Amino acid sequence: MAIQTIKVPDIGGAEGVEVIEISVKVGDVVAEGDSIVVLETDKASMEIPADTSGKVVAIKVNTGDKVSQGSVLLEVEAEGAAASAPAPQTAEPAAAPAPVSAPASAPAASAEINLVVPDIGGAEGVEVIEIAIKVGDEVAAGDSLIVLETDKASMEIPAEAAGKIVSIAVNVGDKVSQGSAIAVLATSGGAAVAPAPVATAPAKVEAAAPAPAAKTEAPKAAPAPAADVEQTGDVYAGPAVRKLARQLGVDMGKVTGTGPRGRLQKDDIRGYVKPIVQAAQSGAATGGAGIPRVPAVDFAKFGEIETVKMSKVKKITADNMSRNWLNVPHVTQWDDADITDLEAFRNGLKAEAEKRGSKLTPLPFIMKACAAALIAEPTFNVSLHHDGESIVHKKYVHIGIAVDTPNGLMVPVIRNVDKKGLWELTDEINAIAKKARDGKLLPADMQGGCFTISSLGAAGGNGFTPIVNAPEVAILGVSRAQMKPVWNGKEFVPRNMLPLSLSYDHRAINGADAGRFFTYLTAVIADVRRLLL
Ligand code: CAO
Repeated sequence: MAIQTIKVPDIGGAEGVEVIEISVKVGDVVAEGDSIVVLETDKASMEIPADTSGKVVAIKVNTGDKVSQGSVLLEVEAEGAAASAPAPQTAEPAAAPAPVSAPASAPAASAEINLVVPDIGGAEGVEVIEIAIKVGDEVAAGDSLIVLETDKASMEIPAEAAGKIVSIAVNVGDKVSQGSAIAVLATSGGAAVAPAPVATAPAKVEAAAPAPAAKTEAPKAAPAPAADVEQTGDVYAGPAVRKLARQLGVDMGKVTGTGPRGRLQKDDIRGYVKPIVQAAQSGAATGGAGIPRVPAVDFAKFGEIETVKMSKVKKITADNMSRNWLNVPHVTQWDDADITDLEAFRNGLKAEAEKRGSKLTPLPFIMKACAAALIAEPTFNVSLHHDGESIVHKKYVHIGIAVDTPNGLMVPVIRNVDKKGLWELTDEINAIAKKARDGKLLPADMQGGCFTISSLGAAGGNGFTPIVNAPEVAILGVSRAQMKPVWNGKEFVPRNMLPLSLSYDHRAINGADAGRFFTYLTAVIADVRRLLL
């Protein structure tokens, strides 16, 4: 058996570079040029490609290890060597069995075998959180069968032999222990090679129980730990998912994981890629695709400059803004709401607000009015379904407010605005705006909005075009109120007028709907007693 080692090549003299990802597992067949590990210096990450092809028989590094040029990464059985090696001899490890067991021989003839949960470090009643196979699937040795999750780690249980899945004995949510049946596999015949499990210490998720390869009932090579799910940076995903993301060129940081504790699943990656591909294929009709980039400019040529990294919030906001601007056909309408009476009422409540230890601004009144308008004109309380064929009507009224924070713009959501009183809303706005400014908002605080209010308020301006916060379909921009002469039919009278701009997604809302919504909204703001009707 010709075993070859793959070492770290010349990486520009960098020493002690961290291994942040291992892209292969024992049993994988790699081709020359396939990425096998990812290294990261403080300046860059680099994928190290295989310099030979063959089957991976041992992995000599773990994530977190520090390597330099010449460090051994993998051992591979060179292509062709396995075929020429007579089966019985494969039981004899040729050399360096070290931390990983060498491939074991397995039943030669085609047969049905029961795949069961192997030794998982004594953990009992471990939950099945994902089933990666279906009846009829052809699996290769090493392919993931199921994913288990203890309270400390997730582990993928890989198939020990290649073949076709005949039946599956577990469901998501089942609790399993060593020996529990997973599936029946009709082996493909020939030598079924057991992938030797390998320890891969997760970066941030603490490895509790070892996760070895799924064993057939016949005893096989001793399992070694392999906690396969890693949390790198903000991304929590297993190697198979990482590999898929890499193959598709997906930045995993931009994908929302739908697995337990936000774990990324293969379907999340596919779901992220699908609309992008569809948009690209439908060309200009979807807008956005194929728009030429703004050319790079060397500003230093024109004078002194300083380049400052954008905060994560600013980057996410920038991405969201361009996505929404390009995807949503916006229409914006402007109107002024007469807040003379509202302001008189609010000023009358100021002392009471102070006694309560809070500050009453026009915003909670505007929120209540928006909630009433969303109920009166439910065409605004919808989202376009991602199937492109349906509209989702919401039976709840959650409203987001744009909050200017030192890190950038955040949009926390206040729930059930229609059911809350002014004081309750005031307290919630103050609390959530503080949480946003302190950088303490949780993802859940910013989800589930039906409509957004962006109040530039006292900051100034007569009006602006707010960008719809998709998948919501409308947003209200609030500018600075000022006294204006208003014709009452007989004379001009001074009234306190609040400029409002309403942007909406013209796919979901037409101009007549918007006209009705806006008329209703400004009427309620002008006379908040209407909220009682
Ligand atoms: N016209 C005139 N004055 C206004 C006003 C308006 N439309 N809206 C608020 N004000 C007044 C308030 O009454 C308050 O004055 P008093 O203390 O005398 O009553 C003062 O302006 C300051 O209000 P505030 O900004 O502290 O409170 P708020 O409830 O109006 O707004 C919040 C809260 C969180 C929305 C706001 O602080 C904020 O962050 N706004 C920025 C939103 C933003 O950046 N949007 C743009 C998004 S697109 O880039």
